[in-house]
Amino acid sequence: MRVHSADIVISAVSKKQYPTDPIPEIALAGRSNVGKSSFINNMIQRKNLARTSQKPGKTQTINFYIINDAFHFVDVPGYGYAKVSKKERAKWGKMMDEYFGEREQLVSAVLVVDLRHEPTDEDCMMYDYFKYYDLPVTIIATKMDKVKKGKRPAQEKLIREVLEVEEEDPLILFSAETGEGKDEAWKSLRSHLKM
Ligand SMILES: Nc1nc2c(ncn2[C@@H]2O[C@H](COP(=O)(O)OP(=O)(O)OP(=O)(O)O)[C@@H](O)[C@H]2O)c(=O)[nH]1
Ligand SMILES: [Mg+2]
Repeated sequence: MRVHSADIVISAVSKKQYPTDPIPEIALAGRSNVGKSSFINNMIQRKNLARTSQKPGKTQTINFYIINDAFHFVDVPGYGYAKVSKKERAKWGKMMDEYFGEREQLVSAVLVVDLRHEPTDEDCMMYDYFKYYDLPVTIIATKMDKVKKGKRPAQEKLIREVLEVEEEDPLILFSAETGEGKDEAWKSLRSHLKM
């Protein structure tokens, strides 16, 4: 996929701010600090368009990026960050429902997990939530550069089993450091974007 243009459209805090263009959208979800923003940056070959950080909980808004004037990547706030109050958690839930429950342009989701770790209960809930909305999901097991080659198949199997990944949903090993998995990821996303 040749990306010739990529820009932030808006960091939205409420649905009134969502872009109204009738173009397809792919949303990224995953644990806080797992590498969602890094995934976007690597896919579109921009160093820091989607802001990344060592500190978890950086992305607190729903960020819409327009790619090639053709589709949106939507970076949603991560979950599972321990230092979050009940009130903030409730706010997060409301934001998710407003977006995933009602967004007509949404064609597919990307669930980003860490290849090094067993998926958490929240990862499983997120996957089930997408399936409840009948969304095709591409699972990205990122940070593969941190897992030795010989250990990757077992980790991949573990993730598949714990999430109970459905047959039609691909699980792709990925690294934002090396770019491995990028072509495969684009192939999956393009099939949903019908591009
Ligand atoms: N080694 C390695 N580090 C990565 C990879 N992807 C992300 N990271 C690092 O992980 C940290 C978090 O990455 P982000 O992309 O900001 O994570 P995020 O999921 O967007 O985090 P929030 O916005 O806080 O939810 C950063 O220090 C990244 O450099 C990867 O594939 N390999
Ligand atoms: Mg982020």
